[in-house]
Formats: sequence, structure tokens, C-alpha cells
Amino acid sequence: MTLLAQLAEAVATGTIEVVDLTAPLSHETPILRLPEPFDNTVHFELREISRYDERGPAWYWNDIVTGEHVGTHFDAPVHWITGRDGEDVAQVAPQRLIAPAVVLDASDRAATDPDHLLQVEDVREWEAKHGPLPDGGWLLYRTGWDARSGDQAEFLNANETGPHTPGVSAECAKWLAEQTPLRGLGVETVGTDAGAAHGFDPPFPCHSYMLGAGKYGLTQLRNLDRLPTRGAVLIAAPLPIVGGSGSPVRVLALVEREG
Ligand code: 23J
Ligand code: MN
Repeated sequence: MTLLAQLAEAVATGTIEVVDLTAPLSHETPILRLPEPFDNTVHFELREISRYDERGPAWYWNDIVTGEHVGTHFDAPVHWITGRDGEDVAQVAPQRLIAPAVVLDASDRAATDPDHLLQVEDVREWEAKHGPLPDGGWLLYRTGWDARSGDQAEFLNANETGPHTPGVSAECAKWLAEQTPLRGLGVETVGTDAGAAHGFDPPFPCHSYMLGAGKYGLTQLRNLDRLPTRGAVLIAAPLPIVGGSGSPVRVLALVEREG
């Protein structure tokens, strides 16, 4: 059998499980809310064109209204000023959209501290236990935040001091961007940066350093608890929006199961 025939058979029989890491897209899908004076994205929306009616007797279809950065989505380098000369989302080579992924689980700490920040030493510790970060792969940062994704207020967890969601320290973001062979960072929260990251130095360090280094972001992932610490392969397929800064993305993980 060819390699591809083996893959198809393994998927068909469940020897390779396909785990969907994508949040469902609807008007209720939580979105980012930046504070004044910044402009914000819109909620996802379906606009019905016809539904087996006088507008189209035999067919149902919709227009969609969405931001690029709505729901589970892909951040392209050009999204940030540091990556302005880098790739837009349509320029990302398809070969780079299939890559290994590892999972770093900080859900215990995020449960007691919603402002929990990943530090370089946490990743170092993870590497000592689980091996090196994958060359050209994804680091998936599990925080348990996907459990809140059914509700915008719980998901953003904002109070009078702003949003409180876990993320990555500025030092760690710089290190991940510049000192590791990662292709990108995937998170369960609304963006790759912590809720409080507008006040970091630099502001939004994950966006700033990762996208500035030509790396990618994936947000609002779910089902990371169904992935092995290492060994999964991710297929992340953003729409080729010409000139776009990002796109809603379907993220599928291939996971090998025992016999
Ligand atoms: C624009 C400004 C700040 C942030 C973001 C977008 C995102 O999180 C995003 O979706 O890229 S933090
Ligand atoms: Mn984004």
C-alpha cells in the first residue's frame, strides 16, 4: 500500500482519529473586545438569501458576515506591525499548514489564576520531560479556557480592570519567537495574548514577537485534552483571503490510536 492509502485506511478505521479543534461558528461565538479608542471586529452572522421560498424555490443559502479574527482563527504575520513585510494569510504555503503539534498543559494553574502567564522556564521544564519543541511545528497551550467558550462574558472574563485570561509572558513570547524552531502557537483563548497583554512591554508581546518572526497564531482551540503531549499532526486550513491578516480556520488534529 502507498503511504497515502495507508493514511486513508487508518482514518477510515479509526486507527488514526481525527480530532476537531475548531469551535462552532455562529452569532454566539465569542469575539475579542478591545477597549476604547480601538475599533473592533463584528460577530459572525448568517444572512439568509433564500430558503426554498419565493427568493429561491429549490435552494437554501446564506451570505456570511464575519471578521477575519472571529472564532477559531489563524493569525498571519502581516496581522501585526512587526510582521508588516511578512506573509498575508493567502501567501502561507499549503505545505506549512500541515505540521506536528505538542501540548503544554497549564490548565491547573490557569484554573486558580486567570492571569496565568507561561514562562520560559515552564517550557524548559516541559522540554526536559517531553523532549524538544517540534521543528516547524505548533506549541498548543492548554489552559482549560475552552470550557468557557459557550459564553462571551465568561470567555473574556473582564472586570473594571479589563479582561483576565491566561497567556504568555513578554520574555517567553520573545524566546518562543526567536529561540525555538516552532512554526506557531495555538491557544484556547480569544487571542494568543493574555487578557492583560495591552499593558505589557511591548503591548501584545505574543503578536508582536511571533508574527514579527514570521510565525503564526491559532486561537480559540478546543479539545486539546484529547491530544497526546506529542505525536499529533495538525491540519490548519485558513481561507486564502487575498491580502488578509487572518482567517477563520478549520483545525483538525490527526492522532494515532492503539490498534
Ligand atoms: C487586534 C489587536 C489586539 C489583539 C488581537 C487583534 C487578537 O487577539 C487577534 O485576534 O489577533 S490581542
Ligand atoms: Mn487574531
